[in-house]
Amino acid sequence: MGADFAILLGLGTLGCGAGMAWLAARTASLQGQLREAARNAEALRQASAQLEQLRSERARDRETLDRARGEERQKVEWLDAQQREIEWLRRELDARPRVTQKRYKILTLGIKGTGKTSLTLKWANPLVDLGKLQGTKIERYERTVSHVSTREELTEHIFEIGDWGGEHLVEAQHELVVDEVHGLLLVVDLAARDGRQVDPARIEDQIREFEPQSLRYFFGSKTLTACKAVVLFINKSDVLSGTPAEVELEAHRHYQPLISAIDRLKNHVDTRVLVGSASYGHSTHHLFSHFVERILPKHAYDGQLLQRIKQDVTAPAAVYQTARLAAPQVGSHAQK
Ligand SMILES: Nc1nc2c(ncn2[C@@H]2O[C@H](COP(=O)(O)OP(=O)(O)O)[C@@H](O)[C@H]2O)c(=O)[nH]1
Ligand SMILES: [Mg+2]
Repeated sequence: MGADFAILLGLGTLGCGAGMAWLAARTASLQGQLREAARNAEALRQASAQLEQLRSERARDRETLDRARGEERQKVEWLDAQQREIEWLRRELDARPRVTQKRYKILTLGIKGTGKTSLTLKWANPLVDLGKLQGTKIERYERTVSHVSTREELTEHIFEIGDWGGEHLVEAQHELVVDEVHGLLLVVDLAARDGRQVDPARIEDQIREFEPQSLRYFFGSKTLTACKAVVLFINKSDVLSGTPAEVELEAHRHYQPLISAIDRLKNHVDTRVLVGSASYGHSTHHLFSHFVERILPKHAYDGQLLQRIKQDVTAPAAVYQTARLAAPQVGSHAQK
């Protein structure tokens, strides 16, 4: 009985030991599985984070792509719009009349210092600053006189003024022979540069310069066919005093021989004598109107020009005495 108990106890102890060993092995195995599961969980977490990053990168890429596509679409639209504009402009240009120019030449002649440049600039560009004039051989100015348009053509009518320096009358003559000249403006004066009173010796010189023999030289047959107007402008009338009629009479008296010589051309060409002052603008507008009237063909008038001429014709006559007192003394600083 004691032996049996001992055996049983032994067996029990043995069984208990085996159970313990199994339990320990099982615990170790479970711990191993747990570590494995933790590693897997970490790997999964990392993979999920990577996936998230990839997703957001992809979303960004898609955004960039969408933006690029939007920009490309816009560029294509701009190009289309530009192409349409080019086509529209081309159609407009095709529909627009051609622009041509018709030029009329006017020559200005006279000895040095008579006021040719001042006078020309007065109507070629009335806003000119007379303080900047300098002695020149020839200066050319132009003034667009009118625009006339038909369906196919826009014609710009231009006066081109060749202003010869006083000592170049021979060259001026040459131009008269070579080119077609539509108008001739002879400028003489009553006083010297900066002169305040009539200078009889200077007047004598100028009468000699344009004596009938040299005038004949100027008006060869070619000149006369093209030339529509000859104007003698007696400048610096501001050195005379009196009513406009008195001033005109006196100026005519000083230049009587030249006026008579010009008068003799009347059968061949339209002539006109004007008395005025480039410095004060006396008769300068009449000069412009006169050239327009004589040179420009009637079909070349436009509304603006008609308006301008109407104003010139109705402009009040100059009152010399008043103007002399009121106007600035431009003559004294003209040759700076
Ligand atoms: N008093 C007066 N002086 C003038 C007049 N016109 C021009 N002058 C002056 O005469 C000088 C010569 O003028 P400019 O136009 O250069 O003469 P050009 O040599 O014939 O071109 C300048 O000092 C002008 O200021 C005028 O109507 N009256
Ligand atoms: Mg000049």
